[in-house]
Amino acid sequence: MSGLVLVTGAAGRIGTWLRGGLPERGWAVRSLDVVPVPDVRPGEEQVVADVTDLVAMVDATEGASAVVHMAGISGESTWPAIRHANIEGTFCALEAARLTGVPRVVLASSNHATGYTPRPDGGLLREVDAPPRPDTYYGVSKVTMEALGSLYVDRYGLDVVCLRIGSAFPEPTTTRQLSTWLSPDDTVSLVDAALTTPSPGFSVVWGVSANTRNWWDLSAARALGYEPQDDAEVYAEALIEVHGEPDLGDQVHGRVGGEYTTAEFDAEH
Ligand code: 15L
Repeated sequence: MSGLVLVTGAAGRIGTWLRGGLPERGWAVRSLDVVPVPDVRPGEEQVVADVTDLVAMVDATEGASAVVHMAGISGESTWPAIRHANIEGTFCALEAARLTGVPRVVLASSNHATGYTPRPDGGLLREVDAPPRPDTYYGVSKVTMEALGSLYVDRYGLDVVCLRIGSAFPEPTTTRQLSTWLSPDDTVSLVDAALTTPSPGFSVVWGVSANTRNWWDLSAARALGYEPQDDAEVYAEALIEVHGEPDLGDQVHGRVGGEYTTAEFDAEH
């Protein structure tokens, strides 16, 4: 499968990676953001609109073969801000897909949907063993995103793949991210797999690279066709030199949501 993909949040970090990488994998991209995307590429379509504006979203979704919904606040914020941008925005993305007959939506969920989930004693944590356990209002919006996705599959027959993204940054900058990093190239591969896998129905998968220190099970993501290439371990020596060996007894390393589950984070937000 390939065709035209509407990417929301196209001017953001992940949106920018997708605008660069999806065309190389045969996708035409229609980029949507509240601000104009810089350097529109040849063949790229651009829409400046707010994801919470359903009328604009229906217009923008018309003619696409899939929606990749990345727009939203990408960390903790106030409840009104999260509710508006993340929950209303996700509703509009799904509702626009339904109204225009677009069959597939890929949603940027997050590990923070299940942030308080503890690290298993041994072995890898499967998505099915990590039900909603949000660590923040942001996490609640990602739980709601997954719930809305499930509803649109069961009620309206869409295909919806939720990516529980780990730490999508150019490179890992903390020792937690030695386990949770999702590299730019692997981000594109994961989204491409979510777009191309045949008939996924409703699917929730972790989004991390092939990190040596992974403790989130990638079997479900690999079953979609995701083949991660990068490993945060190449940054381990330098990060450990600065921050010390990760203490697995510490909440930062012992819970899915890491820092977001600590008293320090709470005090700051
Ligand atoms: C996320 O969902 C956030 O968007 C990002 O800023 C990081 O906090 C990341 O999770 C993470 O857990 O490292």
